Amino acid sequence: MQPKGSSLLNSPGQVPVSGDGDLISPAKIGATVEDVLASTPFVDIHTHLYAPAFGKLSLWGIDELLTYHYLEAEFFRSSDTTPEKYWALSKREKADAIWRALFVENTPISEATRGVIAVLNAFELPTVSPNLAEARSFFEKQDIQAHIENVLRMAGLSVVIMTNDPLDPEEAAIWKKGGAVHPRFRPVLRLDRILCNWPGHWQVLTAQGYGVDESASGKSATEVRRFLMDWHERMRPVYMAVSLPDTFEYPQEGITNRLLTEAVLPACRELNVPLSLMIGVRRQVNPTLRLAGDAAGRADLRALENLCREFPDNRFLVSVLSRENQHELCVYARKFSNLLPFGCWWFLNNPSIVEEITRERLEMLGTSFIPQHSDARVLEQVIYKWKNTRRTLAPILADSYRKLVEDGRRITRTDIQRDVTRLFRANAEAWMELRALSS
Ligand code: FIX
Ligand code: ZN
Repeated sequence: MQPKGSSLLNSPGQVPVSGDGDLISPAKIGATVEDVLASTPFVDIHTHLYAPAFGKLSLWGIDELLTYHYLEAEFFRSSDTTPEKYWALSKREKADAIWRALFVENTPISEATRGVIAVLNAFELPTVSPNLAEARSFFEKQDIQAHIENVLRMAGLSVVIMTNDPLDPEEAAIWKKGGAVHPRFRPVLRLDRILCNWPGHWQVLTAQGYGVDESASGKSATEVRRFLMDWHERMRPVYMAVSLPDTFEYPQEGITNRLLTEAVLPACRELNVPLSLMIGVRRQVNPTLRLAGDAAGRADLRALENLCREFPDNRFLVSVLSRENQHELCVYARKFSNLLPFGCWWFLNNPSIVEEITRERLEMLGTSFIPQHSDARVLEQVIYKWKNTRRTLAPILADSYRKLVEDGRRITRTDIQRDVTRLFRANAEAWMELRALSS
């Protein structure tokens, strides 16, 4: 069937599109989009996963999946167990309690609980079971190297980007022993302790031989910059990153902005690496929930506008946590090509919200953004998170192509492949040194 209005394609001034051979009819658009999404290996640009050389920092298996902080938050809504009692349990007991409360006594229909079901199902493990015996025995038998390859293949990923904190003593020790090069994992230098909690961490830099002080005065910024250059040399991060509160402002007097402008941004420029700003977290609104105790808040994105304008030679990879900030982020991305929006972060990673945000981004930015990252903390989570992303994205993209055909442009499989590749790989590869290790 000839696409409606295809004659417009040959009108003067029309840019020719790739070969007609793989021209697809509107009726086949949906299936083709699904097929291209399924067969394109993606880059996961922000996770909390670790290569196996990081030892116990690298989380995988059923007990870790069930004690994910997203599920812990839900557990306290469906169980009488107090946080105090819960934290005193062993990992296994915690997992059993969560399984019982959220998967046996309730139907696992939330996004995070359904994710565990999808993982169990992917490995053909029981999804309705009074206990975790079979799942535990399956994961215990896995060889981690082979399991990683298997999981990444199932998730359709070629490369996973970690989050690495040089101020974390456990991690720093591993990096100092020579690091942890792995073809599937790439590092990111995380700056939260330096930029957001300097008074609690400046002494770690002093202990490593950098001449800094508590108020980040004098030569502190120069020394932080030297610290970043040294750690860049050691880690070879693909970008640097910080998560910032909803109250973040720029310009503003204070340590965060001084170190940002005098140490971090100059180092990123010199090293030609982007800086990821993840804006809008409200840390520890309920500290009794520990990692599950953070919330979200609307930020004033004029701070981002000011940074993008004042530092045109820096590149900013940005995710914002508040749903209300998403439209402004798109507007700013239209103003500043040194701003690359990415992901539907954390509380936004639900199909209804991903759909809304992604449609808005496609409408305002075409394919010049990165639709999603997984934020996975436990290896097997990438299976369900990327399955969900593909499932949510397929009808959105198909819908855009159908409208395009209705408006007079024919569409080929090559066009769809180019777009999916750009969204889920090429935009990341253009901003980060990933090519050499991508498969
Ligand atoms: O700051 C971050 O990178 C956040 O994504 C996490 O710290 C958060 O706890 C999380 O896991 C969200 O998905
Ligand atoms: Zn994260």
